[in-house]
Amino acid sequence: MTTPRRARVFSGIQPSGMLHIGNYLGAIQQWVAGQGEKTNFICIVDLHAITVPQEPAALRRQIRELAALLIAAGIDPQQTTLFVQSHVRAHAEGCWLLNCVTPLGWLERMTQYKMKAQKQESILTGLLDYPILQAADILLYDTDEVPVGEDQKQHVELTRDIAQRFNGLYGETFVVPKPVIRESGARVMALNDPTAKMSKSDFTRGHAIRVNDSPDEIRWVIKRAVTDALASIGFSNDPARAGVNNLLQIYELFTGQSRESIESHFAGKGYGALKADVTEAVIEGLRPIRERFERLIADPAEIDRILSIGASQARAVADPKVRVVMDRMGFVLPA
Ligand code: ATP
Ligand code: LTN
Repeated sequence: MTTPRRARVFSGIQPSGMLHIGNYLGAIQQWVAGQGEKTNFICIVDLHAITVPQEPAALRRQIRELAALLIAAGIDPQQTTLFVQSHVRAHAEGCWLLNCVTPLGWLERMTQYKMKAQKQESILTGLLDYPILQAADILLYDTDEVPVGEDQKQHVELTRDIAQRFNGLYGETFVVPKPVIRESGARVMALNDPTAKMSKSDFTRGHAIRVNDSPDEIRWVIKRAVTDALASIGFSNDPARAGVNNLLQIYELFTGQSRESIESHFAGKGYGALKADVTEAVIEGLRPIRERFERLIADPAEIDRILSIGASQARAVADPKVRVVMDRMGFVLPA
C-alpha cells in the first residue's frame, strides 16, 4: 500500500525591511500554526528584493534579520525548511524557463506591478518579471498550498495559469497550487489610515507597528490610531468603521479569542478601553518574539548554519524538478 503524499506548503517573504504586524498576522502566524502536519517551505526571497533598488550592506543585514525574526516568531527549522532563495539556483533557472512560456500581457496586468512601478523613477525589468520568479518558487516544490496575505492572491492565480499553460504545452509537469488566505488578518490596515494596507515601505511614524518595536512605541502608535465618531465597538465590514474593525482584528489574532467573546468583553465600553486592551495584547504578544530575536541576532554564524541546512534540503527538491522541466522542454541534459 502506498502512503499518500503529504501536502506541500510554500511561502516567501522579502528581506526588504523590518516586519510589521500585518506580515506577522497575515502570513507568519499561519505558517507557524500549520507546522507539523504538512511539508513546509519558507523562503527568504532576496532575488525578489532586488527588483527595486537596494543598498548592498542593508540587504545583507536584512536577510539575516529576517531569518532571526522568522525563527523568533516560531518558525522551527526542524519542522520547516527555511532557506534563502539565492542559495538555490534552481529558482533563477526556473524563472527563465517560465519566462519563455508566459505572455507579456499577463504581467502587465498585475496590480502590484502597476502600484510599485508608479513609485519608481526608472522601472527595472525585474519588477515586471517578479511574478514569474514567484511562480518558479512555488512550482519547483510541487506546492499544493500557498499561505499569503490578500495582496498576493493575484500572483498565486497567475502561478496557476502558468502551471496550466505549461502542463498543456508539455504534459503534466506541475502541481496547480492554491492560495490560502485567512479571514481575519488577511489585510491589516495602516493605523494612521485604515483605508490603506499596512506596508513595510511606509516609514511614517504611526503607520505601522514593527515586530521589534518597544512597548513605548506601540503605546504611542495605538493611542493615535484613527477610529471614528460612532463610539460603538463591534466587528464590521463598513468602510466608515475600518479603523475600529482593524483594532478588533488585531486584538482577535493576538489573544486568540472568539469574535463573540471579544464583542461581549467590549460591550458598553469606549475607544479608550479598546485601545488600552489592544495595546496590552500587542505588547504581550510581541514581547517573546522581540526577546528571542535579540538573542538570535547576536549569533550570525548560527543563523548562517541554519540557512545552509535549509538550502541543502531545498536543493534536493528543486534541482531535480528543474531537470524534469528542462527535459520536457527538449533540452539535452548534462550527463
Ligand atoms: P511592501 O509593503 O514593502 O510591499 P509587504 O509588507 O507587503 O512589503 P512582503 O514581504 O511583500 O511585505 O509580504 C510578506 C507577506 O506578508 C505576504 O504573504 C503578504 O501577503 C503579507 N502581508 C503584507 N502586508 C500585509 C498586511 N497589511 N496585512 C496582511 N498581510 C500582509
Ligand atoms: N511576492 C510575495 C513574496 C513571495 C512569495 C513567493 C509568496 C515570493 N515568492 C512564493 C508566496 C510564495 C510577497 O509577499 N510580496
